[in-house]
Amino acid sequence: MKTAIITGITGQDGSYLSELLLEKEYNVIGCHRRSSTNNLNRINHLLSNPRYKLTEFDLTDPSGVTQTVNKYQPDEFYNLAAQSHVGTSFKQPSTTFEINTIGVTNILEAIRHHSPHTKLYQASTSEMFGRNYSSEKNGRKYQNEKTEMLPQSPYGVAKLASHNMVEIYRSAYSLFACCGILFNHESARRGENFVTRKITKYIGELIRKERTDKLKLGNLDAHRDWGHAKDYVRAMWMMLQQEQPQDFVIATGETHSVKEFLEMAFKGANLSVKDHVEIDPDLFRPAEVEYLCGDPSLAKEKLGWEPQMSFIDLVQDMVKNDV
Ligand code: NDP
Ligand code: GDR
Repeated sequence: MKTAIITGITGQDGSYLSELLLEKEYNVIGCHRRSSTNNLNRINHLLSNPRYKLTEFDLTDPSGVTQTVNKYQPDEFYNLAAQSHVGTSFKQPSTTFEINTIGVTNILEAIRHHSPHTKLYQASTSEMFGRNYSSEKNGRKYQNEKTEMLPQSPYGVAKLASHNMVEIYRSAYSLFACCGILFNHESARRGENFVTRKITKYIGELIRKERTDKLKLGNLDAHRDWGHAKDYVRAMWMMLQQEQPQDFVIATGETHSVKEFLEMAFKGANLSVKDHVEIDPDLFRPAEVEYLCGDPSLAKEKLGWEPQMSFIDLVQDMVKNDV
């Protein structure tokens, strides 16, 4: 029976990955940081499983990270913990760097010194590409594993630094460490301040007459490649079952604007965008990533991974859940 450590279990991906590994008969050690309020709502349904054990852990505390790795000597370590909000990273750049870069270095050091057999998955991101894309293929622009990275936010810079750090530990110390360059993935469990969930949550509250104010949004022209989180955690696991560590782009290969998501969600609930939405200039970011569309060919070829849920189904699923 394999043992896996997952960080960031109170988050969207942590909850889905916990479910997946428990289904696969792993012993799962779920790491969460101390909170003054209960934030285990996404994993409450898993807590009675005897193979699921929680432990308190903050990525920024090197001694705690070392002790956890040393104690459990896991077969696999999935680092999903992060300050994951791009907008917030402009307001808290140092904290973002501390968690998303120094925190990852703490894990790499702990594995290197205390459990070098452990396979590490690091949650990298399409945000690292920033404004860049590769040349056009079949008439569309895309990003793949070879696209040069030009991040546009403190979040993107911090994630790129940890991405490079993983590469260094892989080549210098021969660790099995790899990064999934995941494009946006959403679900009914998505955090409420990311744009998709902000929209669908508003629709639910409006329909239940719990609010009458307008929905305030920022840039509607940005394009994202949106998939479902459940499909994406499957790719994380597949990456750690490879013989050799390798980074992969995980994406759907389709791109849609925020406006398209908004209109589709409102239409599905028989509501009019014009009546209920206003643009708030304060919600625009100081720098923006305007266009993301991933090419997941390598993941398809080497991992046999393909997304199962379409964009339309994702929007409908999120609206249905919040309504
Ligand atoms: P969430 O924001 O839902 O979850 C982030 C998790 O990190 C939470 O459990 C949070 O705990 C935890 N965390 C934050 N800081 C610390 C810390 N100092 N010590 C320990 N735990 C901490 O993110 P997602 O589930 O959406 O994303 C998972 C990972 O994948 C993140 O690293 C994210 O950057 C990355 N990613 C996500 C994508 C997406 O579209 N969802 C795409 C590409 C990459 P708490 O509840 O206490 O705040
Ligand atoms: P992103 O997701 O920045 O791509 O990061 P987010 O949903 O926050 O923004 C997507 C796009 O929508 C625009 N936008 C708004 N965004 C938010 N949050 N709130 C608004 O009101 C709003 N109005 C318009 C944004 O400007 C942006 O263009 C997500 C996170 O999960 C990261 O952790 C992950 O690495 C990347 O996806 C891939």
